[in-house]
Amino acid sequence: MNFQTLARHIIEEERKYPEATGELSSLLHDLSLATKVISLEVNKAGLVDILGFTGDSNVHGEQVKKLDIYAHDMMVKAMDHGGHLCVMASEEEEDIIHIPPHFHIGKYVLLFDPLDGSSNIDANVSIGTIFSIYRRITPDDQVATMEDCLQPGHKQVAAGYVIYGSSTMLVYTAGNGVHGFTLDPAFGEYILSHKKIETPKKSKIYSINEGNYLYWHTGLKKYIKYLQEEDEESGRPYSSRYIGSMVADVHRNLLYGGIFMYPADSRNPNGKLRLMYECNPMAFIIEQAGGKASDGKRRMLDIQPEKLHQRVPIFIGSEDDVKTVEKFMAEEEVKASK
Ligand code: P6P
Repeated sequence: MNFQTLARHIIEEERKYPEATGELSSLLHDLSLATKVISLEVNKAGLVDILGFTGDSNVHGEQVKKLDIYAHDMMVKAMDHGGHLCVMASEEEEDIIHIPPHFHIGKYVLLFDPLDGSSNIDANVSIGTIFSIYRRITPDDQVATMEDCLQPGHKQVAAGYVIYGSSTMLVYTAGNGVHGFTLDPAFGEYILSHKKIETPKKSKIYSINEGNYLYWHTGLKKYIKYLQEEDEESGRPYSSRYIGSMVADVHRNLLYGGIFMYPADSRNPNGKLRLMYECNPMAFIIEQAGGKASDGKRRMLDIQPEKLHQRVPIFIGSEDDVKTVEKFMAEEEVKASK
């Protein structure tokens, strides 16, 4: 076999760390299994109406749930008994999710957005599952707490996403580079397709919802206009690419280069995207691929979380592009303070 499965890759990565116990490998394996089941459901979602599912109970009499609730339930059921976690948190659930007492309690913490971008599913737009893994910080003999879930992003031991698109692809990092695996539906295995992904230092693509232009920071308005000017040496004008599904936008930019922005604006002072479920895992991945991620000022991975579902502005992608937008906004702030 001249291909490498995700399972094989995880084991070989783990062998590089003599102190590794195999728990993280087993956790990632369980996670990949859950996403294969979610992928099956996402890929037949368009058929729900055609196959006569009523929308509330299908031909088997099963309860047909909204896809993001289905994905949430699938992740919880797949991950709560593996013995590797002490606690979970999901974008779909207000509070932390404790591991049932009759299951073995592990040393890891899993935070996830079960199906980001799910509002796009009816238009057959790519959507994704995003995950973030930490080590617990409370004593092993105690019940895990919110403190275990509210750790800064630089404490992540692994992070990744699965994009359900023209193919299903899992991209992850465990702190030793970013690797992409494409699901081969013929035999249900994730196969290594993108070894050690490195994102270009500078790009020609910017991703932002320009419908919010009126509400943006002046420095950001000037930056976007700068990208639209003609200047051959700096590769301007850039191309505007915005799918409205973070996993799809960030994935494209990771591979081609680009900057994705969901800024604060006068209506949403903290932007829209969640620090723990979207921004931190994507920031860990992008930094491991040689890119940069911030809230416009602070390194994303250094932000000390205060609330489980807190939102933060995000500027993420090619390093030079993130530095440039930060400069535009900082300069405008200096002018405004005079
Ligand atoms: P807007 C999808 O709803 C999502 O959470 C992200 O995946 C995406 O980047 C963002 O919201 C799009 O938001 O306001 O541009 O529609």
